[in-house]
Amino acid sequence: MEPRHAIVREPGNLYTSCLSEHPLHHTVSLKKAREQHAKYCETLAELGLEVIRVPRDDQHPDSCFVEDNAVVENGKALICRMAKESRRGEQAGVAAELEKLMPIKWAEEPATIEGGDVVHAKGKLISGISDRTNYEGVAQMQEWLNVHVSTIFDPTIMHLKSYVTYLGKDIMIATDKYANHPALEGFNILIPPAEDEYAADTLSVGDTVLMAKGYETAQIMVKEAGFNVISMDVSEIQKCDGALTCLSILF
Ligand code: CIR
Repeated sequence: MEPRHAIVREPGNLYTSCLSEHPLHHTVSLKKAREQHAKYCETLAELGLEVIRVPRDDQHPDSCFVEDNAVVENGKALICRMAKESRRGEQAGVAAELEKLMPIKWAEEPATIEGGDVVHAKGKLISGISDRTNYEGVAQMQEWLNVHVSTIFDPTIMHLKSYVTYLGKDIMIATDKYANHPALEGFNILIPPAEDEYAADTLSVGDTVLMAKGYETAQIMVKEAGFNVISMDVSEIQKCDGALTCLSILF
């Protein structure tokens, strides 16, 4: 089903202290990040989504990465239990909005789970078992959301969606490392060149795909597969190890 809503939250005052291993982390600009975020929200609204703005959270540096706070499927939401201590507490604002719209359940210890690991593809979910999400997290998600979840095990990564996203029309974009994984069987896979791997984190709304600016080859591949591409400057998001999907929950 095509998404109709997007939950978002603008970067808070502590944004520049985000968790990040990006070499340019020290140069991140909050002002520019807010501008890029505003443009992202405007684009989602132009694509017809109702944009639901969660009040800003100035206590948690990574609070704009709302994707990680909840997984929505089948009209229900699992509120995630964040793996990183500094991110625990972010979920409350997102949970308060989701609760107005659908039944919610909080993932419980020993689960850790973050929405950035969860690829939604035609009524099935594919989840990373990563640095952030464990098997117990996936089990709780599968049970509460009543959905089949395939897994890709790679504890060396933060989130699966930095490497694999669903474009639509049975087509995935996946980096070389995951392209032949059995969890992706049955999908056509576009593999971006190594220098464009960051562009594998895409956000689809119908036949339109939001992609990071600066990765021409990956964008051409997606266009040639029959999608409209909107190129977005997310430099200040990338410096905090985030990407396009991380900034919203679509449902
Ligand atoms: C973090 O390390 O948690 C944030 N700095 C970045 C989270 C990115 N979220 C995502 O890929 N879904």
